[in-house]
Formats: sequence, C-alpha cells, structure tokens
Amino acid sequence: PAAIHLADYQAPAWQVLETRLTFELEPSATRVTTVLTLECNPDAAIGSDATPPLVLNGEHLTLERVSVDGRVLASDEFTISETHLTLDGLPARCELETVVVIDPAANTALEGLYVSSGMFCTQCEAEGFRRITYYPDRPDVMSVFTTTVIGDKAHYPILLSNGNPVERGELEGGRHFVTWQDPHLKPCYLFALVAGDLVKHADSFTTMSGRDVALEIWVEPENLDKTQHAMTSLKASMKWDEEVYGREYDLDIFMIVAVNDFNMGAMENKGLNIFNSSCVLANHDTATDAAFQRVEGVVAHEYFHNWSGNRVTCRDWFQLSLKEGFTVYRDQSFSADMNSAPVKRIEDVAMLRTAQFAEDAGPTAHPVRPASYIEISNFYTLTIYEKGSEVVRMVANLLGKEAFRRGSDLYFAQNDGRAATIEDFISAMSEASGRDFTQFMRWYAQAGTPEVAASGVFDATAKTYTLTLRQTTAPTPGQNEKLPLVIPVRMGLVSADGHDLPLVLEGASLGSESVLELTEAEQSFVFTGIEHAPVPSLLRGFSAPVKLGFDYSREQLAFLMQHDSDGFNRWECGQRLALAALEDLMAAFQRGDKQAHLDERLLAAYRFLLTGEPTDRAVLAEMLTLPSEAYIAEQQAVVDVDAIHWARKTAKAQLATVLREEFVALYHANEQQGEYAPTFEQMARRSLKNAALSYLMGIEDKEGMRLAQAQLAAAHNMTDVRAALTLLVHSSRTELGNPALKAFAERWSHDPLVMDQWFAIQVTRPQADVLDRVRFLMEHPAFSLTNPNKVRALIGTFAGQNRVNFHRIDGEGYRLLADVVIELNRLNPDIAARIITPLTRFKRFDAARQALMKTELERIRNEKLSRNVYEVVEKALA
Ligand code: B3K
Ligand code: ZN
Repeated sequence: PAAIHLADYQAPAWQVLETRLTFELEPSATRVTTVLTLECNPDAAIGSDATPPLVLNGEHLTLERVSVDGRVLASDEFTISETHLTLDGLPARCELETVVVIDPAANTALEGLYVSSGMFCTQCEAEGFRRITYYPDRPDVMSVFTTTVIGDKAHYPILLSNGNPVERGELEGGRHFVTWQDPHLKPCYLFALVAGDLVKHADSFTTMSGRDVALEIWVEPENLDKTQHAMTSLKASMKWDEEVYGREYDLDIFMIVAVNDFNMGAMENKGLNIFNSSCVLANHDTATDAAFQRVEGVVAHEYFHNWSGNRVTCRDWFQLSLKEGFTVYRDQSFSADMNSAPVKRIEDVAMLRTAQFAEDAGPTAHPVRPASYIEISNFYTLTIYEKGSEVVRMVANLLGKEAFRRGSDLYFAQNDGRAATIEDFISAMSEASGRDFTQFMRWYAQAGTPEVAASGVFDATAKTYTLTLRQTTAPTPGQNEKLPLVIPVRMGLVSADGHDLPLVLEGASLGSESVLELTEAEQSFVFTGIEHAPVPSLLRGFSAPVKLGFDYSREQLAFLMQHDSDGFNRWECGQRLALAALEDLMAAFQRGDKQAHLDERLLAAYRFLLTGEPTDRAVLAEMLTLPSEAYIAEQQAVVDVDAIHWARKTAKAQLATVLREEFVALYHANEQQGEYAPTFEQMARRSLKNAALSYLMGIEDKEGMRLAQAQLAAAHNMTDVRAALTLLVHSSRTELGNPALKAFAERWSHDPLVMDQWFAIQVTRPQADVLDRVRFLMEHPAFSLTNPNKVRALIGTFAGQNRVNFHRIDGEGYRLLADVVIELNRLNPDIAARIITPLTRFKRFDAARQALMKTELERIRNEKLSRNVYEVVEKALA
C-alpha cells in the first residue's frame, strides 16, 4: 500500500450538486440506487469542451447498472476496478445513476452499512461511504442529500436518515418507506442511515431564536430506562453552545441512536448522531460515575460537531484536527463548566501525558497535521484529538476570552458551508486579534513532545530572580530537525509564606501571575524587586503540552502542594513528590531490598491532605491517587514493569498502614446519604470514599474487607458496586472474589455494557493466573471478537492496564495479543490496528522483552495484512 501526501492535494474535478439515494434493505443483499447531479469544475475542464474523467470510489460493491442522462451504459463505456468506477467523456453537466448491491450482514469491519443486533446502521467517516455506493468519497465534495429508505415493516418499523422526513408510505410485500431530505450541504462521510425495531425517548429544545427542535434518542426497547442522562446532557450542550459560542442548531429534529457494535465512541452524522451504546446509555444501576461523565462529554462532543465539523468541514483528511482538536477543546470546556473545572483539567492532562506523550515518543508519532498517511483510520489518534485540543487551548489562552470568541465567530462566518483548512482557522484567529501566528503554526507541523528545562537563580544583592527556559524536541520518525515552538508558560513566584509575589519584568508590573512566551531555544527572564528566594510555580494549568523539568527539592514540592495558588499545580507538585518517593522504592526493588520505607515527606503530605481543611473533595480524591503505572513508566528510560508495580503497591500499603484511622474516617465521612444523583458533588464523595477503601484493601485490612463486602451487598449504584467488586476480585481472597463475580454475572448476563465491566474487572487482576483467565474468558458466551466493546473490555484492558502480566517475561501476554490481532486483521482492521499498540512500544523495554515483542510483530507481518495493520506494523519495525 502506498502513502498519500498532503502536498499532493488537488481540488476535485467534479462537484456533486445533488445526491439522491434509495436503499432497498435486505441484510445480505441491499440494493442502493444513487442518482448524482454532477458538474465539472470550470478550472478542471480540458480544452474547450472535453471534460476530465469522473473517478468514483467504490469498494465491496456489486454493480448492476450505470446510466448517464437516462441512457444505460454498455460495459465498455466505463472502467471498473476493485476500488474505482471511472467514466470518460461525460457532458460538463449530467445526471449519473448507479445501482449496486451490498452485503451489510457480512460487514464485520463496521464501516459503511452494516447490521448490529438486527438493525441496520452506518459508519461513513472517514472512507466508509465508498462501501455503500460509487461516489467521490472525499470531504471537499459537498451536496444536498435526499434519501429513501425501504424496508420490511415488521423487522424495521423505524427508518431514519439525515435531515427532515418529507414522505412516508406503505409498499407491497409488507414493506414501507420513508424519504428524508437534508437541506444542508454535506460531504458523504456525514451521511447516516438507521433501520430497526427501536423506541424513542422524545423531548424538545427551544433555540435562542425561538425555534422548537424535536430531540429523539432511539434505543432498543430494553434500554429506554438508560437515556435520561444523555438527554439532559444534550439539552445542556445545546444551551452551552448558544451561550459560549453563539451557535444555534439548524434543523427541526436532532436524533441520537444507540448501537451495540461500533468501532469508535460515536459519530456526528448531520442530524442523526450514531453512538456506541457505551457512550449514550447510563443509569445508576448499570453505569459508573466515570461512564456518566463520558456520556455527557461524548454527547456534547458530537453535538458541537454540528458547527465545528459539519457546517464547517475539512478540506481533506490531513486537516482532521481542524474539527477534532477544536471540538475536543469545546467538549473539555463544556465538561469543565458542568463539573469540577480543576478535576477535568487534571484528568485530561493525566491522559495526555500518559497516552499521547507515549504516542508522540513512539514509532507512529505524527504531527497534529500529518504530512502523509497510508490508512486514514489509523490517524484518529490522541495526537489529532488531545494534542490538537491543547493547541487550540493555547490559541484561546494567548488571545483571551473575548478575542478568541471574535475569532471563532469569524471562522464560522467565513467558512460556513465550506471545507476548510487549519490555515483558515488560524487566519480567522489572527484577523480577530491582530496576533501573528506564523511561528505558532509549527505546533501543527512538528511531531514529538517538547521538553522545557527550567532553572532559576536568585541574586540577593541585586534582588532579582532569573528564570531560564530551554526548549528541545527529540527527533521523531522522519523528522530529525526540530525548530523552536511558541510555548506559553503561565507562572508565578511563591514566597516563603506561600503567597504569589508581584512580578516585575523589565520594568513592567505584571501582577501576581504571568504568561511567559518562550519562542527561542533558550531565553532568560529577570524578575526584579525580589527580596527573598522564591519557589517558582511553572506551567500553571498545564499551559502548554510539554514536559517541564525543574530541579525541585522534595521540601519545595511539599510546600507547593500546600500553597500554590493554582489548583492544577498543587496536584502536580503532589504527583511529583509521589513520583520521587516511588522511584526510591523502585530502586530498592531493583537492588533486592524489599524492606525499604516510603519517604516520610510523602507520608506527611498525605497526612496533611487527610487531616487538613476540607477543600474541594473532587480535587482531594485526585490528590490522594498515586501516579498510574502507565505514567510512572513514561518517566523511566527503560521501563521495569515489575519494579513499578511493586513500588506502587508497597507505597499504597505503607500509606494505608500509617494512616489507617484517617482512611477509615474518610470512608465514613463520605458515605452515601439520600438518593443517588449523577451530580459532581456526589461523584466527588463516591470517589473519595472509594479511594479510601482502595487504600484499606491494599493491606487487606479487616475493616476494609467488611466495608467492601457491605458496599457490594448494598448495591446502591454501579460506581460503588464496581469499586468494591474490583477490590475483592483483585485481593488474594479468591473465596470472596470468585462467588461475587459469579453472582454479578448471573444478575447482569442480559446487559452487554455491564458484562463489559465484568470482563474488565477480572482481566486487571494483578495475580499471575490472570492470563489463563483471559484465554478462558475469550470462550465465554458473552464474549465476541466481532464486538469492539468486548475486544476493548477483555483484550484492550488486559494489554493496556495489566502491565505486569501483559509483559510477562515468558512472552505469553504478547503471544495472546498477537493471536487476537491476527484474527481481527481479517474481521475488523480498524480495531486490529488499535489493539496492537502496546506491542509497538517495544523500544521502551529491556532487551529480552524487546526481542519477544518483535517476534510477535514479525509473526503478524507474515500474514496477509489489511492496510491498517500493515501501516502500524511497518512503522513499528522500521
Ligand atoms: N468523527 C468521529 C470519528 C470517526 C472515526 C472513524 N474511523 C467521532 C468523533 O470524533 O466525534
Ligand atoms: Zn470528533
């Protein structure tokens, strides 16, 4: 397979003025009739009246007929290949009709039209529409669509597509039809169709200009009691986008459909969002608080795409972050407004620094705007989404609230109905603010995580504090030279009594906090009027997606953890202190000393947190969580999974031993009172309580055991049930864990989303017997390799979160993952290419593990590979 390059972009030769589709639905033989009104773009015409060839994409299609302006073409009047249909010598304006037959029931890739739990649904982004019909499948070809869906009335009473329903009726043979019209220009990747036996949760929303919009969430009948949270979140998103971005919804109806088999989280099809059921269904018996928050965030994300993605779409797939980075920034801001803003920031940064930084340091590292790809599905990455969002966040912070809003208004006004580029976005921001973004654009072109080394010198006689910042970015595949970036460093100088000092820089008073703009490889900033040595608080709020190094003493970290005026940095300094203490224990483990003691300063910090003033509970729960194994691993030159696991477990146990009474008290202080509600105040209490329980269970404390069993039995809500069950199953007490698992499965075998959790709980068990359990569970009737949620819950969770067992030194964990990748490569290449990720990071491990991992990658390489897996394996082994 060959790579596609951004530099080769060419505008389309033909435009589609109108698209008319008719689907005659049958699971194994659906007929699609497509009528396209085509017009040759004037610049593309060859000579005076000859038109360039019309090249349409099409894959896995059986062509029945092609006609042009009503005349059926003979087979020598067009060219057909496995991927294209080409027609020559067409009139500059014409009507093309194609009739194809497709097999949705056999479509396990879940791209195009497929069948999930007996219903038809679609996933067209990025290039799935070409599996439905012949079409110029590229985002810069936009048209209006009219779609007629015909199906058996008994099996498919509900027939949905984009836009508004304009006609419906009965047909012979027990069939019926509905015709939908979408008046908005859209590329084919936003097309959607759903047909099934579904029921709806209906509501409505009145927009800021007073229009009524019907809201409908369509689900299988048994899930109707799980739609309230999504509906509440949808209405809140619609209101928020009006208030914060001035964006109003633009159709009379907005629909969401829940689907069980779905590759990603959800899809923003115009007026008809299709969701992975895991991102829309939630009630307190079946979903954890984290799942509730995910539903809220994903509903918002997809809704926000109506403007950032649909009204303004992408010119080509290299611009993917134009819609994804911006929309993630919008959904993160929304969730921050709905919940605890500091906790949202902490969670997002923690994810970025573990998963995205690892991607940026690995073999598939790519810029936020890649220069080339082999398979675009492989580029729906943390870099495009999360780092892309960080880049937009820097733009927003550099401009300030008002100018950023002016810029976004201008961007939407200038590009409405267009397929835009990242330059269009940045130029609107620049025009609205007068700021030059020339150097800033490097953030879009340069891969890798910049490192900023900071150092400070206090001069008592001159009363100055000089802060020096140096930036470097390590080479990434195909990009050796890195240029300096614009790095905004929000900072303050903290005095010994814990206050922010007034900042004076080159004679200018900046207040108590400032944003330094690092634009060169090295810069120094001299603050004057400083009487005593301060402690710098740097990169507040994580103001840029970089690794910041400063040689803090542990005393300074403990001090900032208590006194920094920035909530994010209080958490960050606590994490740095914990990391230092964990590294001590790792070193002890590596020299065979298992009696080592945890640094007293971390114990003291925890005591301060547990006994101090009751602050924001949600933040406290984050502060009481030690850095994850994945994050610790990111900080090591060579990852030692066993040392990391032992150190973290030992630290937890020692904290629990010393602070046992405090943890018991914390548990009881946060027990549930009254009715469950998915409010962030209640969620904060639950996470604090369950954090306390997790420490107590870390020493298998008698009282902890009792509390866990009681919490499981009380079954107030899934957050508490899952926390207690997980702790019991992960303990050494299999006589408690096993029966609890069995009872749970009996109660929930009918609910796939709950069974996903049942799988995940078991495969994260730290004991060495877990690998047999994974193989055993792959044969469980509730497991299926064709359901992406199951693959993620069982295989993805094992390989990603059970690090000691996945990286077993006998290579059995690697072998298991490779076996699954080989099977999925045939069934669902997109999921295969995602699930393989942990194997591709072999360079981070010792020589023995590297060799084992490479052996498995080479075994995969010997298969007949999909483009998706081919690209990832080749890059990993390059
Ligand atoms: N835009 C979709 C992603 C589709 C990915 C297809 N491989 C979901 C989202 O970002 O909202
Ligand atoms: Zn998105």
